Amino acid sequence: MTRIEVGSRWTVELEADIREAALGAGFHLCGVAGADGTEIEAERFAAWVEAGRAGEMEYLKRRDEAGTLIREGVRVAIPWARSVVVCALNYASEEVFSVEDAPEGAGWIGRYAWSGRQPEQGVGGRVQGVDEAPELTATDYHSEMLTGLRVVESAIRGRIECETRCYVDTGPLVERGLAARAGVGWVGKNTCVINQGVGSWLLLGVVVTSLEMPAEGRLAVAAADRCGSCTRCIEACPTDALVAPREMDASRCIAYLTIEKKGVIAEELREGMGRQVFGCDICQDVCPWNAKARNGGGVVAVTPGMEVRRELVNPSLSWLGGMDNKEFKRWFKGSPLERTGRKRLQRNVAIAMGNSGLEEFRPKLVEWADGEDEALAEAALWALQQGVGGSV
Ligand code: B12
Ligand code: SF4
Ligand code: SF4
Repeated sequence: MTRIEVGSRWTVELEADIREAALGAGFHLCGVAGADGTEIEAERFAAWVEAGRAGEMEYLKRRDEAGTLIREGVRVAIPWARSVVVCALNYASEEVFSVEDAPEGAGWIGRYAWSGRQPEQGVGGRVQGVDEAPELTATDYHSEMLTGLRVVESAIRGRIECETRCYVDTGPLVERGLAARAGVGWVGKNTCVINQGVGSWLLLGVVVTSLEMPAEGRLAVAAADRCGSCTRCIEACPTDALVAPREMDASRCIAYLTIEKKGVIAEELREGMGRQVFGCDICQDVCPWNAKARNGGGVVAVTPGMEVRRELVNPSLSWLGGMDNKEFKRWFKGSPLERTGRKRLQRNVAIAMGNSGLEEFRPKLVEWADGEDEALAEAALWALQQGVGGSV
């Protein structure tokens, strides 16, 4: 491909080249949008933070010296930003949904955290004769996607002089609003970005650039909203976290409670957590667009590094509950679960055990209830009070 000298502006040809580079780097969707004109999202974001919807996620509440929320617009934290390239990775698989029948005593780990890759020769992997060793090495989409974004970034810089910066999740951006503008999908009533062909099993990454969008003829066309009159996600949410269409009270969301929330989880929300021990997929599992994508076939795209670690699909609560530090590291080093850590995972497991009502969990819960970790002990005591193996 030839280097395009057009000053610092996007052109239709450049966009086509970059889209091709993104697909070549393993992404399934890619679009470009301007960094300006996001006042409506800015208002929504500020109102959301001010209503206390962000819970204890302090990083979402950060403000600059002028008191503006860092995430109110791309240019608040990155003044030179003029446009964004949004790349999406499809992590759909043929595996079951969390709302389908599951084996007795099984927990649920969010689909995005099942990812792994074939181990390199001699590193990790299944040791002959040790059946319980992980088959695939754990991966984390953050680093998997960053590698792809660097390819896209190099493709841009190889063609035109500009500033760029790559982000997956952790940057000062509200990625879903940008993805909607870039035409990747629409923001569904469950607040997730949904693509008509792929569904919502999409992870997002952004390359921020200093390239101006052309004054006329926008490159990206925002996707039409196809939720219609459906409200399945809102009705299915067990903790009533979807307080209105496209508005979540994150402090009630099971994904927040199980992944982000430190310490004790509010008692009123524990029953609703059901068997989810890390993340929650319920409002996506009931979405007709995901059923359509799965039944339609052809959307399951297994990217190297995002293969399914089958042991994490419907994992048994006793297996997760019985892990010591060494075992936890063996299974979750390099996975999104590593940051949450064993203690918090087991606090969630204790709540899931309580919700199961199964007698077999009683000895473990009694052991935890007597232990030194306050949040775990408290969760275990609550679980015992739910009638696991009779009253305490
Ligand atoms: C904080 C956070 C969470 C919080 C809060 C979630 C939330 N709904 O806000 C918690 C911990 C609960 C969470 C959960 C999950 N998360 Co999360 N999370 C984030 C993070 C870091 C910030 C999100 C944020 O700023 N929220 C604030 C609210 C106000 O933003 P919002 O709801 O998106 O609304 C904005 C826009 O959507 C826009 N908007 C709304 N309507 C419309 C309409 C139009 C037309 C337009 C243009 C814009 C627009 O305006 C709003 C204000 O800007 C992003 C990564 C990032 N940096 O953006 C990942 C991210 C949103 N999470 C992601 C994922 C995968 C998940 C989980 C599926 C993980 C799991 N299995 O448990 C769940 C999904 C739960 C759910 N239903 O959303 C993906 C979403 C991919 C997708 N397809 O949408 C992201 C983008 C991470 C990534 N890099 O891929 N997450
Ligand atoms: S992820 Fe779970 S708890 Fe959060 S809004 Fe969706 S269904 Fe509700
Ligand atoms: S379940 Fe229905 S309302 Fe919710 S995101 Fe999917 S299509 Fe939209």
